[in-house]
Amino acid sequence: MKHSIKSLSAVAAMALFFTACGGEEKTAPAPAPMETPSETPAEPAAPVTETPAADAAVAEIVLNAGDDMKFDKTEIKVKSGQKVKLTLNHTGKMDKKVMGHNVVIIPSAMDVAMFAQVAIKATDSEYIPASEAKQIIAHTKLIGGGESTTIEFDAPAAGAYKFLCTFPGHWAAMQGTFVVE
Ligand SMILES: [Cu+2]
Repeated sequence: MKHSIKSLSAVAAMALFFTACGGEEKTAPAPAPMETPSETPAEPAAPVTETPAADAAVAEIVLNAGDDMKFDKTEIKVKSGQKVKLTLNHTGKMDKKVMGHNVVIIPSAMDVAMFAQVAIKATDSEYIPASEAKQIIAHTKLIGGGESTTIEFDAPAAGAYKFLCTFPGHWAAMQGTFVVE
């Protein structure tokens, strides 16, 4: 087409010129799309699998107890196979000698009242009876007002367990169910 334009008359040339321009304008945008795709493909696939797995592996439990001699929860639920990270916060102000708190987890088959009676005598080990060590699933240390303690243990077999504070006189008001699903 371009070769023939020069040899034609001005009018014909103009006509062909516009035709040619029209043709070129239509084809001109074509190269642009070829560049854009090369910039985008790096971004997709971000790995999202790690966070849910970490959450499922550790059950973080927080129990609060103050000078009113109560746990703020009466039921704790974890899943079989989880690691349990249990934190006990003493939100009160009283000394642990008069208002000490702990968390002791025992099998549901055990009688809480009888266990507490044995525990009260364990004055040398902050009311954790050595004679029942095999039965105790887990326990924190005894803490006083303003203190906090955290223990980690593997969740026992699925089932229902009990938790209580073994400080003398506390078990009746401070107990609950520890469920492993
Ligand atoms: Cu207590």
